[in-house]
This record gives sequence, structure tokens and C-alpha cells, in this order.
Amino acid sequence: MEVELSAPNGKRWTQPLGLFINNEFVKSSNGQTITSVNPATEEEICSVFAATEEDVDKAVAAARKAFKHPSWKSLSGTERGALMVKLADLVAQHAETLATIECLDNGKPYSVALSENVPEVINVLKYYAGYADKNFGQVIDVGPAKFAYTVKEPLGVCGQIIPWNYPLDMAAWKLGPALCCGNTVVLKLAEQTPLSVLYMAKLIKEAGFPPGVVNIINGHGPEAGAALVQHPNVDKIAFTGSTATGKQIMKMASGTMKNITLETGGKSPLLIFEDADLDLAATWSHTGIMSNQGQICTATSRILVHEKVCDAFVEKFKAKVKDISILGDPFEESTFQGPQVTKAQYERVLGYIRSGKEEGATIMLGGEAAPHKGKGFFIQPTVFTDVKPTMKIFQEEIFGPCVAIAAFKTEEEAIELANNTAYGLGAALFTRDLTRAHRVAREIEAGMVWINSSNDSDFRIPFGGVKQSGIGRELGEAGLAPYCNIKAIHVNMTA
Ligand code: TXE
Repeated sequence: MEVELSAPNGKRWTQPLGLFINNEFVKSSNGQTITSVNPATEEEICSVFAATEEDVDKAVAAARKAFKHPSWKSLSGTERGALMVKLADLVAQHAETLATIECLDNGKPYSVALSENVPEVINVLKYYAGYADKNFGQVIDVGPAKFAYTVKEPLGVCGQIIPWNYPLDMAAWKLGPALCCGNTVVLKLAEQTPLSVLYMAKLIKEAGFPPGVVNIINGHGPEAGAALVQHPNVDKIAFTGSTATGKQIMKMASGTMKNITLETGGKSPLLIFEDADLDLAATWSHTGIMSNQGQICTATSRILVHEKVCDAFVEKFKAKVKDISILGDPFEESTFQGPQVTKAQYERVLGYIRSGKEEGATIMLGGEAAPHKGKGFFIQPTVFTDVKPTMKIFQEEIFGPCVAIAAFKTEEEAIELANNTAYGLGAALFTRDLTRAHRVAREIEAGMVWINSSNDSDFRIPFGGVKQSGIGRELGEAGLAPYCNIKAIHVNMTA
């Protein structure tokens, strides 16, 4: 049920391979597995058990039992918070191993996994641990004849489905608020990147969470994911992934009318007005699209620049990309950009690059595959200019290191172009005019707006989208609401 693994940075660890149900790693009911591949070398890492519908049923039963069991149900918020802090401390102790696994399985640079992703897990767990004994109802004054108050109750069993672009972070974003509120969980990992969170499952047991409170399963979306979404004993589904799958989940969850939270795709705009600090804009534009190999739902993948400063910006931006986007072995300290997560994603991104060329956009930089030592799913950072709003690369989520740049003439046109998409996740804008900054921020249809930055995420600040980018919010205090019921209690005070 486990295997000894090592990585090019010399780290060695024992990798669990089973489904984590009731605090034990078990085989899938029919023995089926999914093989994890190192996207930098295309070598197989190991094969991990993949849940069937029957396994999902077992995990849900374990979570249901744990939800009612006094070992979890009767814990005070303070005690739940203490368990979460213990887990955060264990994650900190195992930071290098977790970052190594993330790098190997996902392809993201080790230095980023260690300095950003693992700390995010620790921060999110501690943040929500702090809320575990501070998430109260209200007393509502309706006059002397009646005493009315609300209590916040956990929802029950939460099914959580995460993608492959930020395996550890996404697990923490899902587990943190759910456990804080006293729910139990069945977390389905992305089949492409199950290894780091399965390792974290060992730490969940070690932290002392009672059996069944957190169950973690690897498995295919249409099999394990769909079984979880349709399961009558699951009270909630929280999903991060593509808009197409999000829509399917809404349909599937309607059968049992589940509470759902969706965080889906994006085509986030970044607006640069004529008075912007172009060096600042170039720096953040690079961060906003090229980080994490462009595999970020909030990636600012459309850059809209005022025509007067467009050429000057493009020059600065190109220089930034050439300077910072160093492709290579993700274990190398100097690497900024690793491979795309899988061959399928690599081909998908290259397909979009081809379509941009065919539709007549100008390639300013990149535009080709870039294997490292003849291997791996690497793609050159790619910059398109002269992009028209009708082109696919302007409208569709590419999810790779590829950006579409277009020019605008007026503020109204910029806002119209920014909103001309089915998505509404993030948006960035650059200007030195404070009044314009706040005016435009309110006009843009997005869940998050960055003024003079991009993708500046913070666990204390709500995260989520409007339009086809999702429903509900994660992170911050707002992230608690999707995980509790507000029960109203009316007390008659008259004789
Ligand atoms: O996503 P899916 P994929 C976007 C991005 C990417 C595209 C495709 O544009 O190129 O989606 O990626 C599970 N019932 N994003 O195909 O299918 C699946 O097992 C229940 C944006 O990998 O949405 C995985 O755990 N679950 C995004 C999760 O859904 C199902 C992050 C995500 O997979 C299911 C990832 C089903 N029928 C991709 N089918 C973001 N918002 O950050 C799949 N799953």
C-alpha cells in the first residue's frame, strides 16, 4: 500500500498509494490504479489506487459515521481548532517532502512549492483553526414578546473535488473551512496529481483527527467524482475545475439538491491605461500569466493596453518574459517555468497557440514546444499581439503560458472588452488615477479586482467568481458561509 520514492533533489519518502478511508490506506474494490507521470521527464512515478463507485460509498459511509460520532461531534470549536493547528505544524515539519512530491508529480518548481504552496497550506489551516471557536450565530431583537437567535451548524458530509494545478493549496482551501465548521469530508483528488495530498493524509492521522473525519480518495472524475456528486448521503459539493465539469456537477447535484460551491474557469483581463507605470504593469503582467506555467484559474490571460502606450508596454513585457521565464528542470533553483502538468494539457495549450496563429494574431514571443533535454511537456512562454475579441485565444481559457494582447482607445471600450467574456473571475488594472481605478474596478464583472497588481491572492481575502466562473466564495471569513447552516430559533416569550 506504499512505495519508497526518491527525487532528483535527494529527498526520500514513503509514498502512500491507497484510498484514505477511516484513517487507513486501502486498495480500491476492483484493484484499479492510475499511474502518476513526472511531466518534466515523462517517466512513471508510481501507480495509485483509484476509487470505484463502491469505494466512494465506503468513504461516504465513514464520513457519515464520523459526523455523528462523539469523538468529532462533541469536540468544542477550540478542540477542533487545536487539531487543525497540529496538522499545520506537521505540514511545516514535512515541508520539504511535500514540496518535493508536488514538484515531481505536478512539474511546478520546487522553490515555488516550498516557498509558496506549502506555506499557503499552513496559513489556511491556521486561519480557519482560529475561526473554529469564533463562528457564532446572532441574537435578533424582535421586541419583548419573542426571543430569536441563530446557531451555525455544520452541513454534514462534504464532498470536495479538486484540480491538479495546486494540489496542496486546493486541499487546504477545501479542508480548512469544512473542518473549522465541524463537517466531515470526502476529498477527491485530481487523478493527474494525487501524491502530495495522499502524503498529507498520513499527517491528518498523525495529528489525531478521528477516523472518518477526513477521507481522501484518488479517482477518475466521471467515475469517483460523479459518484460523490450524486451520492444521497453527501450534503455538499465543493468543486474547483473547469466550467464544463462545473456545469455537469450542477446538473448531477440537482437530483439530491445539494448545497454547491463552484470555482471554475476564467479569462481574466488586465487593463493598462495610458497613465500607468509601465514597468510595474510589465512586472505584474508577467506574474499574472506566466506563474505556475500559466495554469491558474485567475491568470490574467488577456492584456488590454491603451493604444498610446501599447508598443512601449509590449517591449517592456517581452523583456520581462525573456529575463524571468527560465524554463527547465523544476528542481533547479533558477527555473521559473516547469512543464505543463500532463501531455493532454500540453497538447491542448499547443492547440490554442496554433489557433492563434491561424486566426491571424501576431506572435511576439515563443509559440513552440520546448522539450528539456528532449523530454517533458514544456512550452515556450508565448505572447500574442493584434488579438481580436472574436479569436479563440481571446475568448477561451488556455491554461498555459500564453497571453493575448489587444489595444483599446477609451475607458469605455476597455471596460466593454474586459467584460466581453462568459467568465468573471479576476481582473487587474493599472493606472495612477485613483478615481479611475475605483470607478473601473466597480464596472468590471469579476469576483476579484487587483489595482496595480495581478493575482495577489491572500488567504484572508475572499476568492471566487461571477458569471460562468463560479458560485460562492472560498478563503477569508466569507469562506465559512458555504460550510454551515444558519438555523433560526424562535422563542415565544408571552404567557
Ligand atoms: O478539468 P476538470 P480538466 C480548466 C483548464 C483546463 C480544463 C480541463 O482550462 O485546461 O479545465 O482540465 C473532476 N464529475 N481548469 O479536464 O475535468 C476531475 O477528476 C465529478 C481550470 O483536468 O474540471 C478533477 O478532480 N468530478 C481549473 C476535477 O474535476 C469530475 C483547474 C477537475 O477536472 C467530473 C483545472 C465529473 N463528471 C482545470 N469530471 C481552475 N478553476 O483552477 C472531472 N471531474
